[in-house]
Amino acid sequence: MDQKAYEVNFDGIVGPTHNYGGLAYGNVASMRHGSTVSHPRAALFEGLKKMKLLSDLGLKQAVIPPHERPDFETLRRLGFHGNESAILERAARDAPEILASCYSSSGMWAANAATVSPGADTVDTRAHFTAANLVSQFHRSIEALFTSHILKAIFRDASAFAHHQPLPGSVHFSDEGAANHTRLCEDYGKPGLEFFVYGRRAFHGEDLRPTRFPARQSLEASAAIARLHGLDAAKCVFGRQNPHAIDAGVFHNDVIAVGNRNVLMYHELAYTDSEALLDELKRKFERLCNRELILIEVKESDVPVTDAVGTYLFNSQLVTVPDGSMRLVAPVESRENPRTASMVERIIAAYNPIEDAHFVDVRQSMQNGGGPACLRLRVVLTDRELALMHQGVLFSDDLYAELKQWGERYYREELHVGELADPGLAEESRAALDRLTHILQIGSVYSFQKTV
Ligand code: SUG
Repeated sequence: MDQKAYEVNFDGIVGPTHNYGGLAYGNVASMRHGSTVSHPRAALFEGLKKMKLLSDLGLKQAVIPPHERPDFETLRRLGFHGNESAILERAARDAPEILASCYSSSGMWAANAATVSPGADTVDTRAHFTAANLVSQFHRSIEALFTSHILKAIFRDASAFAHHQPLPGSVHFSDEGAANHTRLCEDYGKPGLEFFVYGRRAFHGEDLRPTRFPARQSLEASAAIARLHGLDAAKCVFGRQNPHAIDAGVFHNDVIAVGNRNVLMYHELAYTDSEALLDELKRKFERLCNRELILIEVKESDVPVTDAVGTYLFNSQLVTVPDGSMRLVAPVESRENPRTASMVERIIAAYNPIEDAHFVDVRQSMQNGGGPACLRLRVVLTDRELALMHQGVLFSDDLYAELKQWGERYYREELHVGELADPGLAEESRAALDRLTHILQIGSVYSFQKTV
């Protein structure tokens, strides 16, 4: 039975140790900004302001708390020992890249946290969650455990929510979560088509590898998730990223395409075998949803892939507001580039459901290659599921005010990777996260809060 359902955006709260480690090979913004000075408090506020905008647009909004950083457990597993000051000092001296990885605030890009299939699509009508293993980048692979833990703490009720372990930690099953997953539907509460995008096949002959940068998502990972979530073939399409686009900096599909309900906006060069793929998407969508899929193709001659990567136009959030029309929540960078700015105007003027654009400043995140869409995990929930999830993470004006005060108190204005050895930063980070668990009333989710 179809039920009324909402798309709820769960944004990752930017952590107090947000820094530019230059860690993400193939992500040109991260590579370019490595070792520059970051602004953790401004980054937090930018993210919160975006949430406030979506909430003011009448959308349901929630937060996911940051990961515990530094990750002392991983540092110990990698052979750094002694007390915490000694661990930080030795890691800073012998392996600064490991220290930066264990200090990364990359959990803020919640689009990579998990793949979520709503109950309307799954075999047992529960919402299914698979936390992403993120094995293609070391600093992100250490997110999977806490992500699993926090998703279970938020979506606890086993009659409504099913949680799967992250896929096995091998490059064969390299999984980047919802950044490569788009759900198309007529209405959120009705069955939808789940579009999985991968960059490579792990087990079969590799004919189409990018030559410069890594392809992160494997087909085998996407297929395993479809199996785990109990999605039948009529509800799935698997498409392959164009290796040339990956080489130009398109490390995730959400850097070159965005979809919502019956609309898919994508770049002409996003996929291989584009014609057959789009045909399959249209055919399956029409059969499943009884209506036409609206395809908005952006041509290379209008917006070259390099401009798509430079502005993150496609990393906009495409959302349906309460009057039923759609809005594009785009990064300010896409308004500053004349080609993408004019494309946004043309999309709004054309005959399609997108009626307006809102430009948001998330520059602190953008400088690490994360735009508006990277910062959120979309979770479709029915009224019943909404009532069953943990209520303390739901965004409101009160929570907004409280989180701003919290940031004023605990976040540094500036941070440089050279400061990561400072034991004071680790202390501050813990104090901030400890206070946050009280604000969100989520209990002792961090390892430093557990009593032995
Ligand atoms: O995995 N950047 C992230 C950005 C993730 C963007 N997410 C989506 N497209 N959905 C990444 O490349 C940079 C960290 C550093 O260099 O400090 C980083 O991890």
